[in-house]
Amino acid sequence: MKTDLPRSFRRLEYRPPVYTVDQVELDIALDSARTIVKSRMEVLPGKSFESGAPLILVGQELEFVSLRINGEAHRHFELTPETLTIHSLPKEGQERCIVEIISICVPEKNTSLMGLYVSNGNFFTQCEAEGFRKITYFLDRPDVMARYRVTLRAREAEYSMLLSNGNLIGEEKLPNGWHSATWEDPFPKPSYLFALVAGKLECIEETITTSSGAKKLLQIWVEPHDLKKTRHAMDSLIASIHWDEKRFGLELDLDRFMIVAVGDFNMGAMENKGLNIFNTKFVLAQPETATDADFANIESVVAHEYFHNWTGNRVTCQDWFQLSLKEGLTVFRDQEFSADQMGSESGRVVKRIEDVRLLRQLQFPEDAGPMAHPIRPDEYQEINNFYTVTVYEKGSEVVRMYQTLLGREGFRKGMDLYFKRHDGQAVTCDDFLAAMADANGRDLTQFKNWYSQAGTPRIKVEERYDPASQQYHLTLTQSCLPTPGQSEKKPFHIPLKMRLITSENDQAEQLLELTQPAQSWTFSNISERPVLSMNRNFSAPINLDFEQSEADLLTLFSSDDDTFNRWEAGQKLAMQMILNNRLPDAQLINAYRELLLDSTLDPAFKELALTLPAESYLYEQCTSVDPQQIFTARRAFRRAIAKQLALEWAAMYQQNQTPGLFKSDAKDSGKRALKNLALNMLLEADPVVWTPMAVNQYRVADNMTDRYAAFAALVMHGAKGAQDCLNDFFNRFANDALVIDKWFVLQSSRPPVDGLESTLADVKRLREHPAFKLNNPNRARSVIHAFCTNNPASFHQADGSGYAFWVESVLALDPINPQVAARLARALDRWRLFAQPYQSHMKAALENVTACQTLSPDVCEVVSKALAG
Ligand code: B3K
Ligand code: ZN
Repeated sequence: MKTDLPRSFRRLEYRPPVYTVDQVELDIALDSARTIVKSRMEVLPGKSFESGAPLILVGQELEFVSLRINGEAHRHFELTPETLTIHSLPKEGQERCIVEIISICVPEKNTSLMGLYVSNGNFFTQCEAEGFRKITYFLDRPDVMARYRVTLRAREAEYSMLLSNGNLIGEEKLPNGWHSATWEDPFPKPSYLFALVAGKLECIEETITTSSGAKKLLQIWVEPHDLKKTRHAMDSLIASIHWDEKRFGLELDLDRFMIVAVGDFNMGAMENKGLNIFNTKFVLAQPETATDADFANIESVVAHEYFHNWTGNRVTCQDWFQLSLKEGLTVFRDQEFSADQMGSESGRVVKRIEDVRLLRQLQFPEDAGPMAHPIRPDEYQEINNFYTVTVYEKGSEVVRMYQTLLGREGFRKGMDLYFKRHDGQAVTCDDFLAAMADANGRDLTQFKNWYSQAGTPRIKVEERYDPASQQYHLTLTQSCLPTPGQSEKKPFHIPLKMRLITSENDQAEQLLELTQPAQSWTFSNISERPVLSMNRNFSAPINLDFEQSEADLLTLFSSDDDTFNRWEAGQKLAMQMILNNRLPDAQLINAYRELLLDSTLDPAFKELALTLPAESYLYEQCTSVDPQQIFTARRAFRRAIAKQLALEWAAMYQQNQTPGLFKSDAKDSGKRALKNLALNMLLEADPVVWTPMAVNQYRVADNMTDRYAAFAALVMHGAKGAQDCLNDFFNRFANDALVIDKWFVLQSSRPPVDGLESTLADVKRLREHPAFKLNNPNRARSVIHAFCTNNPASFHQADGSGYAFWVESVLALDPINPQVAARLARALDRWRLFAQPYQSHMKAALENVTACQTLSPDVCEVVSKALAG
């Protein structure tokens, strides 16, 4: 690592801009080797203006050509690799002036995929958080909101479509086979929402009428051969538009809304105003190539980006510390949308379980590790490292808690006031909280601790039933472990839904508000010892420290009326037994059996209830993790469920077939989920007997969910026929990059199988495969991240070989794409939690990465915090 101290940015050092920009005109002549960008900005004093202050613009990897002010060449400036400082503005900068800059960038050399880059011969941009500075010199910060008019020029034969934000206001044929298009976005926006796309693309389009009667044009742009895979994304977009009108009264504000798919993209998608750019993975789907999970992900990402149009774009962030203002809120909105799309109350619970499972598997470890940060961080070195599960998923849980505390109507009032006050502004998380508080006449001062403190609160539950007085006493004590930079924690304001379960069924659900370090409640007229159902529907993102007996957990698992807590009780029972190296006892097996055979329950719920807690979640319950031991105990537990319920699994397999036309809806995908879990369990119980059925399912499947599930079951169990399927699958889908990604993921995620070579050996071969491309993020993640983050038992080898592979991979990726490398670098965050020899090997691996002299700030921040924290 470079020895000079990494620069860091602090939330409390925020200053409003000295200058701001009102109107921007960009003229961009696109050429992959040399793109010429002419920018004309109207610059005026900002909120921190001081007379005579220089105008400091940022720019990266740009070749500066010229500067003019008010039409005259201007010589008073200084250039550094990251800034253009302009001195001696006319009238000391007090009056509006026109700043014109010409600069050049090189899209074909841009492998970071930030700024302007080339993917499969077409041009795309990604500007959030700080990519606009790689296109032109600018005040590239979210609190500078300007109106944009953009003219794109390019050779027509190669780049027939020229797209940017807003409305198309002109097109022209130019000499030498060039053409141009001019776009105007009527809404002021921060530079991170700027976008352009140019290339040979085609679209499907629809015209819809919004609630006010306005007509809107919707388009989805893809490479021509992918047009047939765009219907689901379009349906998801239309559903999102209607949902936002109905649930929040928010209408689409532009005449035209476009989504464009690109194969090289660092994350899921980007909410650029009127021109969302998406990873192909979150647009393209048809039953033969996309799984039910893909369909559901597309629906939720399309919705998420669309919802940003209000929560993010119309009201944006003052600075990047406020990221959760838009991300937490928008994740909450997309989660609610997807829950409503499930079409039933039980479907909503399925969605809630999936969301909570993700939070626990990914965010809880983050909150307990060296990168722990509040949903509104106070310090960062590289903002790209803070697009985290904490900012997004925990941020969403915090927004959900407002709704739990204020009720749906109260929450809606808060949202209405938020837009009334802040439409067109760049604001803070405090402004959001104030709108919620003021609209409801509530004091939410203590709730602010959720924004300022990292760590998952732990709530100790103590209960006592007194049969003589028929009273039930409950004491809750909250605590939160120290996190980096925060040794002391103040108490949180925690909404806890609970219910006392009695045989008379006479106690209603209640909302307890825990605000003190410890608080007690007494419940009267309780005629028998109740079973406590706590934190129902996961009303707060906390850990419960509650020694509930196995008998009580079994009661909840079989009959809690809060379906989420049924799942929760089952998870806790399984978790305790696995961690104690036990196998499921007869009672638990019976409870599983009854649940599987209960015809009133959704198949999707059954699948979740019979899926064991992930290894990463089990790790968090230990003080010294032996990954091989946990893997072995979990597999033995799973095998016992597979064998003892073999008849039921066979029945589930038969009963949950989905003949007829393929539908990706909640009902059919729930059936497929349970059927395919059953298939997997049958192979777990007896691979010899059930392999032919899996091979047959692979062959006859008319959809990717079933084909992939059979394929995965064969590969994961090292079954006979797995290699044939691998070959067949590759040949069948050789031209479909997203499906080939699945082929790679599956092989990299295979846990150790007796008698087979290690997965690491396979992964090293896959890295040499002709179809492997390190500079395509989806492909790199399919092999490398899948192995290092989704395959713990293969990754955590006692000889440290998995970690050595991680070092090589981080160092190979970093010069190409620091963001993708930094994600991978997070794989060793929890090294201190591991037993020896794993811990020492992980530490050495981290040190090997830090020894590199040319690390990006992205990777440098992650590994140095891991070693320090
Ligand atoms: N706002 C973008 C994320 C940008 C990430 C930049 N490193 C996608 C989203 O959250 O909707
Ligand atoms: Zn987002």
